[in-house]
Amino acid sequence: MARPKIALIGAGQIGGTLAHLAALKELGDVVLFDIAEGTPQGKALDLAESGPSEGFDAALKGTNDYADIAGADVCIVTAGVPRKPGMSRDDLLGINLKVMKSVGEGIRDNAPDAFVICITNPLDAMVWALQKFSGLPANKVCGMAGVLDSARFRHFLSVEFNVSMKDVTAFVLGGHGDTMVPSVRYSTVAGVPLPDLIAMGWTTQDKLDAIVQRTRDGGAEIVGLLKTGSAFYAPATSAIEMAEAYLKDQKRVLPCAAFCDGDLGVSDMYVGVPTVIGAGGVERILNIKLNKEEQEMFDTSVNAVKGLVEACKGIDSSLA
Ligand code: A3D
Repeated sequence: MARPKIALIGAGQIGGTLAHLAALKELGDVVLFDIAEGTPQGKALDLAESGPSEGFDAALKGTNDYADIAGADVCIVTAGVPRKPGMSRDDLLGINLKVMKSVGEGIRDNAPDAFVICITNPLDAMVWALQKFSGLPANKVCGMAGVLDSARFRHFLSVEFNVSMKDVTAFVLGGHGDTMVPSVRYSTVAGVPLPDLIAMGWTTQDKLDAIVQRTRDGGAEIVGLLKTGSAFYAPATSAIEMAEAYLKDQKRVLPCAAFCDGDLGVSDMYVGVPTVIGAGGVERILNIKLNKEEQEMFDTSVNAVKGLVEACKGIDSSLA
Protein backbone atom coordinates (compact mmCIF):
# COMPACT_ATOMS: atom_id res chain seq x y z
CA MET A 1 0.00 0.00 0.00
CA ALA A 2 1.28 3.47 -0.81
CA ARG A 3 2.28 5.59 2.16
CA PRO A 4 -0.09 8.39 3.14
CA LYS A 5 0.87 11.83 1.85
CA ILE A 6 1.08 14.73 4.28
CA ALA A 7 1.22 18.24 2.87
CA LEU A 8 2.45 21.03 5.13
CA ILE A 9 1.40 24.45 3.85
CA GLY A 10 3.89 26.84 5.44
CA ALA A 11 7.46 25.72 6.12
CA GLY A 12 8.29 28.07 8.97
CA GLN A 13 8.87 27.21 12.61
CA ILE A 14 5.79 25.04 13.04
CA GLY A 15 5.93 23.63 9.48
CA GLY A 16 9.51 22.41 9.91
CA THR A 17 8.69 20.83 13.28
CA LEU A 18 5.61 19.16 11.80
CA ALA A 19 7.76 17.66 9.03
CA HIS A 20 10.27 16.37 11.57
CA LEU A 21 7.58 14.76 13.75
CA ALA A 22 5.69 13.26 10.79
CA ALA A 23 8.91 11.67 9.53
CA LEU A 24 10.01 10.40 12.97
CA LYS A 25 6.59 8.84 13.51
CA GLU A 26 6.56 7.50 9.93
CA LEU A 27 3.07 8.86 9.38
CA GLY A 28 3.70 9.11 5.65
CA ASP A 29 5.63 10.99 2.98
CA VAL A 30 5.88 14.72 3.55
CA VAL A 31 5.61 17.66 1.15
CA LEU A 32 6.62 21.04 2.57
CA PHE A 33 5.12 23.97 0.64
CA ASP A 34 5.98 27.65 1.14
CA ILE A 35 6.09 30.83 -0.94
CA ALA A 36 9.63 31.52 0.32
CA GLU A 37 11.98 30.09 -2.29
CA GLY A 38 14.55 27.67 -0.88
CA THR A 39 13.09 27.42 2.62
CA PRO A 40 10.91 24.32 2.12
CA GLN A 41 13.56 22.71 -0.12
CA GLY A 42 16.31 23.35 2.44
CA LYS A 43 14.28 22.08 5.38
CA ALA A 44 13.12 18.98 3.48
CA LEU A 45 16.70 18.09 2.49
CA ASP A 46 18.05 18.73 6.00
CA LEU A 47 15.32 16.52 7.51
CA ALA A 48 15.79 13.79 4.88
CA GLU A 49 19.47 13.68 5.85
CA SER A 50 18.44 12.83 9.43
CA GLY A 51 16.68 9.71 8.10
CA PRO A 52 19.69 7.36 8.06
CA SER A 53 20.46 8.06 11.74
CA GLU A 54 16.83 8.01 12.82
CA GLY A 55 15.98 5.04 10.64
CA PHE A 56 12.91 6.41 8.89
CA ASP A 57 12.06 5.91 5.23
CA ALA A 58 9.57 8.76 4.75
CA ALA A 59 10.24 10.82 1.64
CA LEU A 60 10.51 14.58 2.20
CA LYS A 61 10.10 17.13 -0.57
CA GLY A 62 10.19 20.92 -0.45
CA THR A 63 8.31 22.95 -3.05
CA ASN A 64 6.91 26.32 -4.11
CA ASP A 65 4.40 24.67 -6.45
CA TYR A 66 0.93 23.67 -5.26
CA ALA A 67 0.86 20.90 -7.88
CA ASP A 68 3.21 18.94 -5.60
CA ILE A 69 0.54 18.58 -2.89
CA ALA A 70 -1.72 16.70 -5.34
CA GLY A 71 -3.60 13.85 -3.72
CA ALA A 72 -2.50 14.69 -0.16
CA ASP A 73 -4.35 12.77 2.55
CA VAL A 74 -3.69 15.42 5.18
CA CYS A 75 -2.89 19.14 4.82
CA ILE A 76 -1.68 21.07 7.85
CA VAL A 77 -1.76 24.83 7.33
CA THR A 78 0.63 27.18 9.12
CA ALA A 79 1.09 29.67 6.28
CA GLY A 80 0.95 33.30 7.35
CA VAL A 81 2.60 35.39 10.02
CA PRO A 82 2.93 34.73 13.76
CA ARG A 83 2.62 37.44 16.41
CA LYS A 84 5.41 39.42 18.04
CA PRO A 85 5.46 40.72 21.64
CA GLY A 86 2.64 43.20 22.25
CA MET A 87 0.47 41.81 19.44
CA SER A 88 -2.75 39.90 19.98
CA ARG A 89 -3.67 37.00 17.71
CA ASP A 90 -6.45 39.20 16.32
CA ASP A 91 -3.89 41.73 15.00
CA LEU A 92 -2.94 39.10 12.38
CA LEU A 93 -6.42 38.92 10.85
CA GLY A 94 -6.05 41.13 7.74
CA ILE A 95 -2.75 39.69 6.50
CA ASN A 96 -3.51 36.05 7.29
CA LEU A 97 -6.99 36.21 5.72
CA LYS A 98 -5.35 36.91 2.32
CA VAL A 99 -3.03 33.95 2.91
CA MET A 100 -6.03 31.69 3.69
CA LYS A 101 -7.57 32.62 0.34
CA SER A 102 -4.56 31.45 -1.67
CA VAL A 103 -4.07 28.37 0.53
CA GLY A 104 -7.77 27.45 0.36
CA GLU A 105 -7.72 27.67 -3.42
CA GLY A 106 -4.48 25.67 -3.61
CA ILE A 107 -6.00 22.86 -1.53
CA ARG A 108 -9.30 22.98 -3.44
CA ASP A 109 -7.52 22.58 -6.77
CA ASN A 110 -4.95 19.98 -5.73
CA ALA A 111 -6.00 18.04 -2.63
CA PRO A 112 -9.80 18.22 -2.34
CA ASP A 113 -10.02 14.87 -0.49
CA ALA A 114 -7.59 15.84 2.27
CA PHE A 115 -8.30 16.21 5.97
CA VAL A 116 -7.25 19.81 6.63
CA ILE A 117 -5.95 21.07 9.96
CA CYS A 118 -5.50 24.84 10.23
CA ILE A 119 -3.08 26.34 12.77
CA THR A 120 -2.79 29.90 11.40
CA ASN A 121 -4.06 32.61 13.78
CA PRO A 122 -6.49 34.07 14.68
CA LEU A 123 -7.38 30.40 14.57
CA ASP A 124 -11.17 30.15 14.76
CA ALA A 125 -11.75 32.87 12.14
CA MET A 126 -8.96 31.60 9.86
CA VAL A 127 -10.25 28.01 9.82
CA TRP A 128 -13.76 29.31 9.10
CA ALA A 129 -12.42 31.33 6.14
CA LEU A 130 -10.21 28.45 4.96
CA GLN A 131 -13.22 26.12 4.80
CA LYS A 132 -15.16 28.72 2.78
CA PHE A 133 -12.27 29.44 0.40
CA SER A 134 -11.49 25.74 -0.12
CA GLY A 135 -15.09 24.57 -0.41
CA LEU A 136 -14.14 21.28 1.30
CA PRO A 137 -16.78 19.60 3.50
CA ALA A 138 -16.88 21.17 6.97
CA ASN A 139 -16.16 17.83 8.71
CA LYS A 140 -12.87 17.60 6.75
CA VAL A 141 -11.61 21.04 7.81
CA CYS A 142 -10.80 21.82 11.43
CA GLY A 143 -8.50 23.94 13.54
CA MET A 144 -5.81 23.00 16.04
CA ALA A 145 -5.96 24.94 19.28
CA GLY A 146 -7.80 22.91 21.93
CA VAL A 147 -5.25 20.09 22.00
CA LEU A 148 -2.48 22.65 22.61
CA ASP A 149 -4.41 24.73 25.16
CA SER A 150 -5.41 21.53 26.98
CA ALA A 151 -1.81 20.27 26.91
CA ARG A 152 -0.68 23.53 28.51
CA PHE A 153 -3.40 23.18 31.17
CA ARG A 154 -2.43 19.52 31.76
CA HIS A 155 1.25 20.43 32.08
CA PHE A 156 0.61 23.16 34.65
CA LEU A 157 -1.74 20.87 36.62
CA SER A 158 0.74 17.99 36.65
CA VAL A 159 3.43 20.30 38.07
CA GLU A 160 1.01 21.62 40.72
CA PHE A 161 -0.05 18.10 41.80
CA ASN A 162 3.36 16.46 41.23
CA VAL A 163 1.78 13.64 39.21
CA SER A 164 2.43 12.28 35.73
CA MET A 165 1.08 14.39 32.86
CA LYS A 166 -0.27 11.13 31.45
CA ASP A 167 -2.80 10.91 34.29
CA VAL A 168 -4.08 14.47 33.94
CA THR A 169 -6.95 14.94 31.49
CA ALA A 170 -8.27 18.38 30.70
CA PHE A 171 -9.95 20.29 28.00
CA VAL A 172 -10.31 23.86 26.94
CA LEU A 173 -13.40 25.15 25.15
CA GLY A 174 -14.28 28.21 23.09
CA GLY A 175 -12.17 30.41 20.85
CA HIS A 176 -8.37 30.27 20.86
CA GLY A 177 -7.92 33.71 22.38
CA ASP A 178 -7.89 35.55 25.68
CA THR A 179 -11.47 34.39 26.35
CA MET A 180 -10.84 30.63 26.02
CA VAL A 181 -12.54 28.50 28.67
CA PRO A 182 -10.35 25.93 30.47
CA SER A 183 -12.95 23.55 31.89
CA VAL A 184 -12.26 22.94 35.57
CA ARG A 185 -15.26 20.68 36.19
CA TYR A 186 -14.44 18.31 33.32
CA SER A 187 -10.69 18.16 34.03
CA THR A 188 -9.38 15.33 36.20
CA VAL A 189 -6.45 13.50 37.70
CA ALA A 190 -7.09 9.84 36.87
CA GLY A 191 -10.82 10.54 36.79
CA VAL A 192 -10.96 12.66 39.98
CA PRO A 193 -12.36 16.09 39.00
CA LEU A 194 -10.39 19.22 39.96
CA PRO A 195 -13.04 20.54 42.41
CA ASP A 196 -12.69 17.25 44.37
CA LEU A 197 -8.92 17.72 44.47
CA ILE A 198 -9.43 21.14 46.09
CA ALA A 199 -11.67 19.46 48.69
CA MET A 200 -8.91 16.86 49.24
CA GLY A 201 -6.41 19.65 49.93
CA TRP A 202 -4.28 18.94 46.84
CA THR A 203 -4.54 22.58 45.78
CA THR A 204 -6.49 25.74 46.55
CA GLN A 205 -9.08 27.64 44.53
CA ASP A 206 -6.64 30.57 44.25
CA LYS A 207 -3.87 28.36 42.85
CA LEU A 208 -6.28 26.74 40.42
CA ASP A 209 -7.54 30.16 39.28
CA ALA A 210 -3.92 31.18 38.62
CA ILE A 211 -3.33 28.01 36.55
CA VAL A 212 -6.48 28.69 34.52
CA GLN A 213 -5.25 32.23 33.80
CA ARG A 214 -1.74 31.00 32.93
CA THR A 215 -3.34 28.56 30.47
CA ARG A 216 -5.26 31.43 28.84
CA ASP A 217 -2.02 33.42 28.61
CA GLY A 218 0.07 30.38 27.59
CA GLY A 219 0.78 31.59 24.06
CA ALA A 220 1.64 35.14 25.16
CA GLU A 221 4.02 33.82 27.85
CA ILE A 222 6.09 32.08 25.15
CA VAL A 223 5.89 35.03 22.72
CA GLY A 224 7.22 37.24 25.54
CA LEU A 225 10.15 34.90 26.15
CA LEU A 226 11.06 34.19 22.50
CA LYS A 227 10.53 37.81 21.34
CA THR A 228 10.90 36.84 17.66
CA GLY A 229 7.84 34.61 17.11
CA SER A 230 5.47 32.25 18.84
CA ALA A 231 5.45 28.71 20.19
CA PHE A 232 6.15 25.94 17.72
CA TYR A 233 7.14 22.64 19.37
CA ALA A 234 3.90 22.02 21.29
CA PRO A 235 1.65 23.44 18.52
CA ALA A 236 3.25 21.04 16.02
CA THR A 237 2.94 18.05 18.38
CA SER A 238 -0.73 18.86 18.94
CA ALA A 239 -1.53 18.97 15.22
CA ILE A 240 0.35 15.72 14.63
CA GLU A 241 -1.82 14.09 17.32
CA MET A 242 -4.89 15.15 15.31
CA ALA A 243 -3.41 14.03 11.97
CA GLU A 244 -2.52 10.63 13.43
CA ALA A 245 -6.06 10.24 14.80
CA TYR A 246 -7.38 10.75 11.26
CA LEU A 247 -4.81 8.62 9.41
CA LYS A 248 -5.15 5.69 11.83
CA ASP A 249 -8.91 6.07 12.39
CA GLN A 250 -8.25 6.24 16.12
CA LYS A 251 -11.58 7.87 17.08
CA ARG A 252 -9.64 10.10 19.50
CA VAL A 253 -11.69 12.44 21.66
CA LEU A 254 -9.84 15.71 21.15
CA PRO A 255 -10.86 19.33 21.57
CA CYS A 256 -10.53 21.18 18.29
CA ALA A 257 -12.01 24.10 16.39
CA ALA A 258 -14.86 22.34 14.62
CA PHE A 259 -17.72 23.61 12.49
CA CYS A 260 -20.74 23.95 14.77
CA ASP A 261 -24.18 23.60 13.25
CA GLY A 262 -26.26 24.15 16.37
CA ASP A 263 -23.72 22.28 18.54
CA LEU A 264 -23.41 23.73 22.04
CA GLY A 265 -25.83 26.40 20.82
CA VAL A 266 -23.38 27.69 18.16
CA SER A 267 -24.35 27.98 14.48
CA ASP A 268 -22.36 28.48 11.26
CA MET A 269 -19.10 29.05 13.09
CA TYR A 270 -15.91 27.32 14.07
CA VAL A 271 -15.16 27.24 17.77
CA GLY A 272 -13.29 24.97 20.18
CA VAL A 273 -15.42 21.98 21.23
CA PRO A 274 -14.70 18.36 22.21
CA THR A 275 -14.78 16.19 19.08
CA VAL A 276 -14.20 12.63 17.89
CA ILE A 277 -11.55 12.46 15.15
CA GLY A 278 -11.32 9.35 12.97
CA ALA A 279 -11.24 8.35 9.31
CA GLY A 280 -14.36 10.47 8.70
CA GLY A 281 -12.56 13.62 9.85
CA VAL A 282 -14.45 15.36 12.64
CA GLU A 283 -16.95 12.54 13.12
CA ARG A 284 -18.84 13.88 16.14
CA ILE A 285 -19.06 16.82 18.48
CA LEU A 286 -19.69 16.09 22.16
CA ASN A 287 -22.61 18.28 23.12
CA ILE A 288 -21.61 18.55 26.78
CA LYS A 289 -23.79 20.36 29.30
CA LEU A 290 -22.34 23.57 30.66
CA ASN A 291 -23.35 25.10 33.98
CA LYS A 292 -24.42 28.76 34.17
CA GLU A 293 -20.94 30.15 34.83
CA GLU A 294 -19.30 28.01 32.12
CA GLN A 295 -22.04 28.94 29.64
CA GLU A 296 -21.44 32.65 30.28
CA MET A 297 -17.69 32.28 29.69
CA PHE A 298 -18.32 30.16 26.59
CA ASP A 299 -20.80 32.72 25.20
CA THR A 300 -18.26 35.53 25.72
CA SER A 301 -15.67 33.51 23.86
CA VAL A 302 -18.06 32.64 21.02
CA ASN A 303 -18.99 36.32 20.69
CA ALA A 304 -15.32 37.26 20.39
CA VAL A 305 -14.94 34.76 17.51
CA LYS A 306 -18.17 36.05 15.94
CA GLY A 307 -16.64 39.56 15.87
CA LEU A 308 -13.59 38.24 13.99
CA VAL A 309 -15.74 36.32 11.49
CA GLU A 310 -17.73 39.51 10.82
CA ALA A 311 -14.43 41.38 10.32
CA CYS A 312 -13.39 38.74 7.73
CA LYS A 313 -16.67 39.28 5.88
CA GLY A 314 -15.98 43.04 5.92
CA ILE A 315 -12.53 42.54 4.39
CA ASP A 316 -13.45 39.92 1.75
CA SER A 317 -16.94 40.30 0.28
CA SER A 318 -16.87 36.75 -1.17
CA LEU A 319 -17.21 35.50 2.43
CA ALA A 320 -20.31 37.54 3.26
P1 A3D B 1 6.56 31.27 10.69
O1 A3D B 1 7.78 30.60 11.22
O2 A3D B 1 6.64 32.71 10.35
O3 A3D B 1 6.08 30.43 9.40
C1 A3D B 1 5.06 30.87 8.57
C2 A3D B 1 5.45 30.49 7.15
O4 A3D B 1 4.35 30.80 6.31
C3 A3D B 1 6.67 31.24 6.62
O5 A3D B 1 7.67 30.33 6.20
C4 A3D B 1 6.12 32.02 5.43
O6 A3D B 1 7.02 32.14 4.35
C5 A3D B 1 4.91 31.19 5.06
N1 A3D B 1 3.91 31.89 4.26
C6 A3D B 1 3.51 33.19 4.34
N2 A3D B 1 2.58 33.44 3.42
C7 A3D B 1 2.36 32.28 2.75
C8 A3D B 1 1.50 31.89 1.69
N3 A3D B 1 0.67 32.75 1.12
N4 A3D B 1 1.55 30.61 1.26
C9 A3D B 1 2.39 29.72 1.82
N5 A3D B 1 3.24 30.03 2.83
C10 A3D B 1 3.21 31.29 3.28
O7 A3D B 1 5.33 31.10 11.70
P2 A3D B 1 5.02 29.85 12.69
O8 A3D B 1 5.26 28.60 11.96
O9 A3D B 1 5.70 30.10 13.99
O10 A3D B 1 3.46 30.10 12.92
C11 A3D B 1 2.54 29.91 11.86
C12 A3D B 1 1.14 30.35 12.26
O11 A3D B 1 0.66 29.54 13.33
C13 A3D B 1 1.03 31.80 12.76
O12 A3D B 1 -0.14 32.40 12.23
C14 A3D B 1 0.90 31.64 14.27
O13 A3D B 1 0.21 32.72 14.87
C15 A3D B 1 0.09 30.36 14.34
N6 A3D B 1 0.12 29.67 15.63
C16 A3D B 1 -1.05 29.11 16.06
C17 A3D B 1 -1.09 28.42 17.25
C18 A3D B 1 -2.38 27.83 17.71
O14 A3D B 1 -2.43 27.23 18.76
C19 A3D B 1 -3.57 27.96 16.90
C20 A3D B 1 0.08 28.30 18.02
C21 A3D B 1 1.25 28.86 17.56
C22 A3D B 1 1.28 29.56 16.35
